[in-house]
Amino acid sequence: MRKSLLTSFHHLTCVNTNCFFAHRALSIGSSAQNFQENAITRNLGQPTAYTHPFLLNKGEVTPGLTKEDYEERRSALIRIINAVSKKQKNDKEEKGNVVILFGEPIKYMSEDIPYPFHQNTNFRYLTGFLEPDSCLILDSRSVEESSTHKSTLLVQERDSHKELWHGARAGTDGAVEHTGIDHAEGMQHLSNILKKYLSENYDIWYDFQRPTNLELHMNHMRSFLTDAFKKKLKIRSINDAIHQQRHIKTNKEIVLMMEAGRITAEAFKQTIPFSSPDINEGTVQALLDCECRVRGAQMLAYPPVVAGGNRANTLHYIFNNQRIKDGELVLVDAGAEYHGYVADITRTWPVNGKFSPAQRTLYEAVLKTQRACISLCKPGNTLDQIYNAMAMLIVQELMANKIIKRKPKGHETYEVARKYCPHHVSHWLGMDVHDTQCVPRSIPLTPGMVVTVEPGIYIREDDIDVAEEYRGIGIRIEDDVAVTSDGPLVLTGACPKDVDEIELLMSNT
Ligand SMILES: [Mn+2]
Repeated sequence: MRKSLLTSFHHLTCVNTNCFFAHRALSIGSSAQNFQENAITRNLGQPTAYTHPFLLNKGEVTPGLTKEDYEERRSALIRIINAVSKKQKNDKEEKGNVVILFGEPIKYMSEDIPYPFHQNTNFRYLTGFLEPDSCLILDSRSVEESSTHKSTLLVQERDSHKELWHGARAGTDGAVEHTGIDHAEGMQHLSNILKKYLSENYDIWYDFQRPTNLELHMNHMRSFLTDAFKKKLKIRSINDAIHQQRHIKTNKEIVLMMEAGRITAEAFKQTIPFSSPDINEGTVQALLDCECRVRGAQMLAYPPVVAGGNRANTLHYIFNNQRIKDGELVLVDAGAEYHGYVADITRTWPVNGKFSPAQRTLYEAVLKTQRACISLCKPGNTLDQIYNAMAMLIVQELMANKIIKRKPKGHETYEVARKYCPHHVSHWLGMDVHDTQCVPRSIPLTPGMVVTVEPGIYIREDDIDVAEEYRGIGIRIEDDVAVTSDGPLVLTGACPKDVDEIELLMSNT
């Protein structure tokens, strides 16, 4: 195991830090060779096929996704909202639609110290543009031939002083060339550009109730919206339509999600054998983070849960700062983000390498339930139906193993299920961990949807209704599943979950 970690570190030096050196070498090289800078042969604020040939092919905006893919997403969104507004309109005159969507700002941990930047997922989905403080405008009216709309990106213009401190920017020319967007402008022109849409010919699609970028919203949108309200223009939320669209993944997206799943599964496989009594939860977190990054992930998709013993019963425990005692289980919920797509895995294992009989009993109960729920991820079923199945199975397992004594009747079954598993069995997965939240769990599954399957049993330390040996144990097993017409495709299957597999993995250290 130690060897594999070292190999991984070697890999880290070779690949990840290379980005940094490649940046430097290329910026020196290109300015020497081409006196006149060409947009695509200089550094932008994100990897390109020129600066990161090991990540992107020519024509790709982000790894695995081309200019055409992003253009198709924008066209499809326009088709969706055109259809919605047509349905809701009686008037004969054909109106236009304008979509206004901001990217995230840089967020600060303290004065001048930024958090790692993470682009807004809706904005990323439609542009692939990864610089902060940007804006997308889609105009369904100002149409060139053979197109359904015109896309404009507003970006931070180039600024040698700021670029010296914070790194290269695409600028307007770089943004057009790299993303294939129709047109780009400096952000300072936004207010002016918006004036055009203060007309009854347009419906405005902008989420003003929860602005993604508060500063740009205040600077540009506030006065625009005041005028729009005065003129009684229609302002609608765009979030729903984008979530509807993001909800069904293309094959290319599934491929990216498979890679996020594979990386995370492999990272768990490397991390599990390292645990031993008294290991700190933070150490497990650090190992997982490292093993994900050396395999090409950009970051962990969320602060992982690393919870020893009874702390596993705190569902969102992320302090991760305790020692895990001999004889305790550790519950780890973590996932890698891989070029905009995420994985979400939970595994629970004994920190000393051997399940106690009580731990084993509970673990097998959860695993049996999880396998049954995965098999239900088929077109036609709903996530709520799978939840119902989980609730029944958990109660059945608790009864069969005599963990609870009295058989609950009727609706009581759900109360008992909720007591021992207070969360849903599944959520949508994609670019966000809790993906496309506008989409309810009551709709039938169709191919292209990706979901998690994550039943758990949590028995509090002070639960006197169950035998003592079961108290203080929390177990969850979670995998990611793509719905296909051939049945469930488990994206995280490389991560061991059988009792024997886990014990064998841990005995090999
Ligand atoms: Mn999850």
